[in-house]
Amino acid sequence: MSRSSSPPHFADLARAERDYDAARSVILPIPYERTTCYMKGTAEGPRAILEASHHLELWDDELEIEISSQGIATLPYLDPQDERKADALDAIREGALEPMRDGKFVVALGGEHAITPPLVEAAKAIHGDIGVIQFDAHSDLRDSYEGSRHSHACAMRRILDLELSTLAVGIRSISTPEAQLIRDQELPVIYGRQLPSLTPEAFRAELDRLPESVYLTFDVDYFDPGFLPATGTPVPGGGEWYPTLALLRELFASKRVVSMDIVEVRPTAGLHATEFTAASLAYKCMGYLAFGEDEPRWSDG
Ligand SMILES: [Mn+2]
Repeated sequence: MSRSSSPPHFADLARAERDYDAARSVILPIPYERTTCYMKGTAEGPRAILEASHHLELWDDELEIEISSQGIATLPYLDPQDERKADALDAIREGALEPMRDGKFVVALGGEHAITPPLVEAAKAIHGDIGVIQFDAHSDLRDSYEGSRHSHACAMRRILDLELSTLAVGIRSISTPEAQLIRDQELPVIYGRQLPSLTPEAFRAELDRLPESVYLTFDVDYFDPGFLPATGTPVPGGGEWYPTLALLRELFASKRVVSMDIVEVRPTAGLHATEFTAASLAYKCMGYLAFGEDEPRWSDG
């Protein structure tokens, strides 16, 4: 299959802008899919997002910059073939450590949500005490699912095992034991039904409870499936595009976001708005990162 070849470069950038040494951000495509339950196909997500990114305009009308000017390198596919899931996830952690050590803002593209715990482990190893902010329809707090503790449905539970603080946004699908865990451990959750009335100020108050450095995990099923339908387990309700960008802008302005992932894109013929939205989301976040690191620019706007 084509994943053994090189991935398309993000946004089809010219050589100077995709040079690894000079790049502020790196795209790490991880076509990992072992435990998805409802509809398979997330292994094709990274390639589809990268192909869609070739149709991005480099100019950003909100930030009034070419976001790509900060440099965006695309790494080879990280696609461990280990039979044991735990070994494959260890390999993902090791693969992410190298660019993080080099000081890069890593944008991992999944694949299923099970890739997040090893990515967070890598970020914790480099950056120490980090918070984890999760955009998602599902709380992903099961201790095990269909016999595996490494299921996409357990991603945030494994992060709690790392003793990191979390903030979940957009949640609207939870099992009874997960609801009990949220209550017993007083886990901060902004539910999907609360999104329409959520202000940037209220969101900032939630962010204030997290450490200064945070990792962002973005499961695309956070979005309303009306405009982002091609994902493994879509749930009605969820985030709209512009209000979500306002939250992300707030996040990048008020925290040091150390790395991020975008997971659970499941390419489906005729529904390519999904992978284009994921590519746009990655590009926007790299733009907000650039502005968050350049505060005088923020006060201009
Ligand atoms: Mn998820």
